[in-house]
Amino acid sequence: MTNKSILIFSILMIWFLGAASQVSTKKPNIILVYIDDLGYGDVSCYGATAVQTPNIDRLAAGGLRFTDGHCTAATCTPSRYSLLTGNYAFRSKTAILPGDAPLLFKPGTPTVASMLQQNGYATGVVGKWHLGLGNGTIDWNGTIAPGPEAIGFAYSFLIPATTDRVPTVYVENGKVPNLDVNDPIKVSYSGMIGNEPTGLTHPQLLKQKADTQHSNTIHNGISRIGYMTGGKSARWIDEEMPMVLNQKSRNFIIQNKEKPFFLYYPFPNIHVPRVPNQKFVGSTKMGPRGDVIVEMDWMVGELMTLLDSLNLAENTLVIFSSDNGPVLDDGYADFAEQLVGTHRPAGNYRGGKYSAYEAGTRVPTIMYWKGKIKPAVSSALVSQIDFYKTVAKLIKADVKTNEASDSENQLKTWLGKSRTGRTWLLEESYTLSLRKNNWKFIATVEGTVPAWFANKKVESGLSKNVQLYNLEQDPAEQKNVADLYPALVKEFQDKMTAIRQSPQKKP
Ligand code: NG6
Ligand code: CA
Repeated sequence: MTNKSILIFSILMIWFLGAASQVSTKKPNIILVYIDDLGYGDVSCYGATAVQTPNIDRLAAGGLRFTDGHCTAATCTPSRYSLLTGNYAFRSKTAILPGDAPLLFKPGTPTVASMLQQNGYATGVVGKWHLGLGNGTIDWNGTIAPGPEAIGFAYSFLIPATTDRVPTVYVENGKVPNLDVNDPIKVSYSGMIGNEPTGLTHPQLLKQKADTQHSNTIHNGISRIGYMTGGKSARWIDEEMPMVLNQKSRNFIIQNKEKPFFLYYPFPNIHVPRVPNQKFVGSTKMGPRGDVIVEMDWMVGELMTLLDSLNLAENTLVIFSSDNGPVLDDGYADFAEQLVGTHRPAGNYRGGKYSAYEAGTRVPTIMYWKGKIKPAVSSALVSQIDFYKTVAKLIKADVKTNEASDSENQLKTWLGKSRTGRTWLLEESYTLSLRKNNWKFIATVEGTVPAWFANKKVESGLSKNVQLYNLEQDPAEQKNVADLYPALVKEFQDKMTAIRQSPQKKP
């Protein structure tokens, strides 16, 4: 080549690379790191000292940390349903699902994933699903559908329900990987099948003892909820799960790094059974519950290292949060209560998982976007119900009037450009609670609560009387002041009625 042609070639290359990088910065990638049962006080950037979470702390230090961020419900399935659809779970009476439940959504239901997919995103989910699969009777040995693909996830690698429920196998794009056709999987939630050992018949095989509900089929020394036979070659090893999920999420990101992508990354940590990889055993003095927090933090670190190494961090919004508040005893004898010491999983707040009190839904909430979100702490009232419309606004997608009717666009607040959050924020549990500024209202209980509540130390927050708390003076919800503020109670009751009756009109 002559000098002149080299010059022209170089100029063209510079122009081409510049144009290519402009295209790639147009639509940001979105990664939602969604932890299971992580409490407000469980990570060091929210005050924990008995466990250190340096990777999450780095997200908080370099991003926007919310002090009043909420998941929509105090249990998993309702929370995830609302997160993905932008509709409150109570409207469809969504509750915690068994491991063989059908897909919660009608195929084609608009979700954050389908909205992003329609807008050119590569979409994937890697981790705990717990939103049902199939039409009612699942053949775990064939193609399992409908599933995530029916609501907009092009790729899926799933723990079908929870790690304490059978089947204890992964499902990748509708198939159980590594399945031996001569050893088919059978699952039952209605009674014992086959003759595999159970927690009740073979307690000597257990790594952790469990309550009656968790004492069905034993796999990997852990008894689960539900019965299962077969699928031996396909069964997961709990201790290896972090590495497996790390690899699957990594593959998804690498394969889609040129496109805008959405990765929904729901971790199995720190839900029961808590069985950390050997690498993390003993990393806290709190036993398995502390150690799986450290393991979870390591997984976050692996993800962030990958994004940096691929130069994706500046074009990726990473959201870190949890699906419900903390719980110590959730069915397994992992000594979480005995070893908790001075650690406060719920921080200064009352209750936890299952609870109508604040800690049911007030969870760590961090937005991290290198170079785009300024490091700050925000006390704005924010909820995961707004994920749908906020993300739609971010990517300038149209949202039809029938989509995500409970969701609000909170983009300015989520990116730290405004400190004004929601005016009203609904918290779902076995009742409904409502926040406005620093006031918290808890409605009286309707319907039934699970029978096992009676034997557990769950601070449900349920009462036959209405409750009103002034969180500014009483963050731990100790003093019900409903009698002192009848007008305010009426305002909350009226608003609650309006929310129950119809989705709110949005600005
Ligand atoms: C409950 C289980 C609990 C946990 C929870 C789901 C009993 C007594 N308790 O029914 O251990 O699995 O369901 O947790 O069975 S969640 O985070 O997925 O909502
Ligand atoms: Ca959960």
